[in-house]
Amino acid sequence: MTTIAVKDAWKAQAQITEATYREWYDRSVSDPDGFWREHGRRLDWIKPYSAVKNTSFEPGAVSIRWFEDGTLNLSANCLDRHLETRGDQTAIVWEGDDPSQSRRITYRELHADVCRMANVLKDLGVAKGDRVSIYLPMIPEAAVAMLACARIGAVHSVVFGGFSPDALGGRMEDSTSRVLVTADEGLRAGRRVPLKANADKAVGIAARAGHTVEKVLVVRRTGAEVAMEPGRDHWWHEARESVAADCPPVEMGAEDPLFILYTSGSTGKPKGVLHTTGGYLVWASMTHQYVFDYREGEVFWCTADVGWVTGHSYTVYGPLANGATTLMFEGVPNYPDAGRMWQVIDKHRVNIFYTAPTAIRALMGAGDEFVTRSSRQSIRLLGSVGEPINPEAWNWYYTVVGEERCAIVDTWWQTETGGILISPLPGAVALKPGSATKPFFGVRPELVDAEGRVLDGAADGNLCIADSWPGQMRTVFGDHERFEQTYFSTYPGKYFTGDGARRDADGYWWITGRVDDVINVSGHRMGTAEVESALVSHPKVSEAAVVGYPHDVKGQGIYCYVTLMEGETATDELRKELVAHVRNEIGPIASPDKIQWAPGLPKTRSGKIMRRILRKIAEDEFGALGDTSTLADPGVVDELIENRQNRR
Ligand code: 6R9
Repeated sequence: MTTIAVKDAWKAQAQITEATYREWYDRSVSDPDGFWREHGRRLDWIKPYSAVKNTSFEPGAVSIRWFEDGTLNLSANCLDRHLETRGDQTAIVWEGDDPSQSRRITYRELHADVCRMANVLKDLGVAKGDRVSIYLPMIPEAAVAMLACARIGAVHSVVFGGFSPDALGGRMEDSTSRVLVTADEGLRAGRRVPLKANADKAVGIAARAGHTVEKVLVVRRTGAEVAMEPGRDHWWHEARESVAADCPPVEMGAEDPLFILYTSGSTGKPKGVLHTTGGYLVWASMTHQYVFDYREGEVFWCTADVGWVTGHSYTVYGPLANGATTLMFEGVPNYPDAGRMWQVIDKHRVNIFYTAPTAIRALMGAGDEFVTRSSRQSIRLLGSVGEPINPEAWNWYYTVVGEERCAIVDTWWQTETGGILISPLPGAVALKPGSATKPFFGVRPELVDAEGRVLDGAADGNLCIADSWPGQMRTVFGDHERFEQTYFSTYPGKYFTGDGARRDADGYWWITGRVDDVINVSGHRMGTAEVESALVSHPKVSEAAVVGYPHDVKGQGIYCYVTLMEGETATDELRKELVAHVRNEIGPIASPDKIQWAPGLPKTRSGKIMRRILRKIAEDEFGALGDTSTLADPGVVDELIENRQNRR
């Protein structure tokens, strides 16, 4: 495997050199209290903390607190503290779906807008601790709404604009959000997304489940005519006219909740991952500064939607806390054509570009000319996140996009971790294509085998983290037991990530993918159980089993085995109907790629579906089916192998 040594140019101005990395890392794990006492000061605290780390991974007593007696306001850290030094610097560059539309918003303007929205939310009855759901496209108002919540101590729950009314309704109910911020419509690749109409349905769905959403604040994006319910619905562009452009930031405890973000696990409905204020912002800002080696005045572009954690930490909070110019892109990588990303980079002189392997693979497939007709000279650093990046895509990104000038930081992390945990620091760590390389300061990755034994040296195993870091999630909203059960019960005393990994002889980390029933489709996490429950909610389906299979562009595709109700006939029409049904229940990102009709599913005698076997059949690896002796009816497997031609 090739290793790319740290180039002189990457080292030249780097904030962290190889020696600093070693020194800081050693100190961060041998004296976490001292290390974080020092680095927590990167934020502006209202009341400085005296306590630093107070955490326990002990079974039955998992508790995570950082800087707990300090107070601060997150929006003040992202806005107010920059006003004097860089009030007129661009905070957000917004690039619209339509290449002729863009906007620049200074820190001063952003501050005023956030204050206005904070005042409007207060007028709508939102108080400290209340949850507010946000269902918006990639427009500056999404960042404004998040920061406005943080300003008044409300807890935001951003729901990706591509999710269905059902998904939004369920999340509003679970988080008991009484206020929702949405838009008339979204715009993606020239197509309109009916956000307000979806929101109306979602409010109805929540109501039928017994939860009332009292107020809906609507941002005008496309100007489409939408239904407005008097008393409940309010236009943002009208409401903002009658409030002050100033709103004092509320003093928050470091451990006061900042946001909830729903994410998929291997079982049950999506979990509300809860992050708090102080530790999260220390982590988001510090990783943004050092992983990307961010330098004053640079333009940073993270392509993630704010509906995902990457958008929270690296489109909004990390960059703004560091006073950067962050680019927010409303559109998609291949509209109007596959050269869009590179065109935007040239247009806005982007210095750091951070995207997902699925986008890289798709653009690689479109041909090099789309890239080479752009200049890209402003680009200094490239990043990757969301799924393992295959060496072929890595090499293309490195040679064609970056012309071998730019380091690539392959950053491994999760919604739960708040920010990057394993990644190269560009001036300090030599690169190996496909490896996330080394842990960030304070992160103690460990490999354990199925029995929970810690593995030393070069090894393959399950990836755990041995001790807490400031950006770690604190609980599952409303269900601390589920938090302990999900992350701390498999290997007691350790945080279990759900990922498999390998550590090579040089101590480099290679993430091999999920070892649980979570699949990663285009960098989006999905529980197979969620897709299964959507399928079986269709009246003609009796049973369904869903697995991931290798997909050239998406990384993993969604493969569904479907058993129909007695008397129903498998037709192509029904196949289409089921695909549409799943899209409707969850959203387009959950569209099944393949459906195979399955007269029966392989089950153990206790009735558990043996997904291991279904995965092998989906991958066409019949030779390696493994032990099938515990199956209740081994004949089912032969039947599925024979019938695999009917997958589509
Ligand atoms: C940030 C984010 C988390 C899961 C994670 C892992 C996969 C993310 C990766 C990666 C290999 C990387 N993942 N980054 N796998 N290399 N650089 O994506 O959060 O949506 O919660 O997904 O994504 O499997 O467990 P989230």
